[in-house]
Amino acid sequence: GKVRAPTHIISTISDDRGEEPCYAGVPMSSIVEQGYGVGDVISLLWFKRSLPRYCTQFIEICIMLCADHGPCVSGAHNTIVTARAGKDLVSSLVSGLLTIGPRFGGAIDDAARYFKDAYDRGLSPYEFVESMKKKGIRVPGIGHRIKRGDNRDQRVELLQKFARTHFPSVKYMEYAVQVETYTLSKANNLVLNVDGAIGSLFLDLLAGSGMFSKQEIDEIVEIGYLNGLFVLARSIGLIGHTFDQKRLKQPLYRHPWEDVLYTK
Ligand code: Q5B
Repeated sequence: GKVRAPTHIISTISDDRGEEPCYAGVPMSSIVEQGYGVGDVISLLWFKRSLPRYCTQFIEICIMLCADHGPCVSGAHNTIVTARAGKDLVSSLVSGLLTIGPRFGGAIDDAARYFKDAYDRGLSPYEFVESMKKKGIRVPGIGHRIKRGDNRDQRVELLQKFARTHFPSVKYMEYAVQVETYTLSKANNLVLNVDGAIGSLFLDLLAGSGMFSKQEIDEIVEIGYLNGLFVLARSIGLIGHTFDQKRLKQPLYRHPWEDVLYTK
């Protein structure tokens, strides 16, 4: 019989060999003609399935509200400095993206991991937060440089409002809110931040939509899909900052001496 030559790559999410490209088996004509949005495309290419409308809408809200957070955050700052050094779009973009990590924007996966583990093990918020403290680990998804208990992050409130209206269950989010209540009793800056809100709510989406098996949820959380939402979203803003600097013909950035403490 025929023997298939061994392949060097296995791919399961898209196929460009036919007359039109397919995302997870769905032809491009259906995607366009049936009015799919970017949330549907993310569902197909990341999760390999079509998700209910409220899920794709939630994904789109995450993308919209993480697209930018002003020029002063780590990512935008790096992008602005790089663009002002005369570098091209891709260099300016990636220099901003490279700041995304455990402190800035890249705490969504760890927030989902830790909130899921603590909730599933039945830990009280007190037991969870104090066990993290003993291990010397900051609670991912908690804390913000400028947001406070009396100056909440509107993005978090918008996500929570949407989920309370549309999700069948928000048990992980409610747990994260209880954790926040405890951390706020310790310090006023220890709010549930946008990473923590997305991390906990995505757990609710995965568990409540009926579209994922337990094994699939564990794999998504273990591999870490969710920082991808912030990376994708913030790319929109970082590209905008690059164009802004070029449009304004901003010169090379040099940090002022007065703002550096020179010591021996
Ligand atoms: N403490 C975010 O810290 C920040 C604690 C904590 C226990 C915590 C910090 C943190 C976890 C990572 C996280 C996502 C670095 C943030 C984002 C997107 C953004 C950004 C933007 C956008 C801020 C003061 C005292 C210390 C600490 C304690 C702080 N966090 N304890 N668990 N999680 N969070 N990142 O203000 O006793 O004095 O030593 O790492 O979720 O990135 O807009 O800017 O859209 O662009 O620098 O929103 O919270 O506070 O380091 O001075 O700490 O609080 O141990 O205690 P800060 P520090 P002590 S959202």
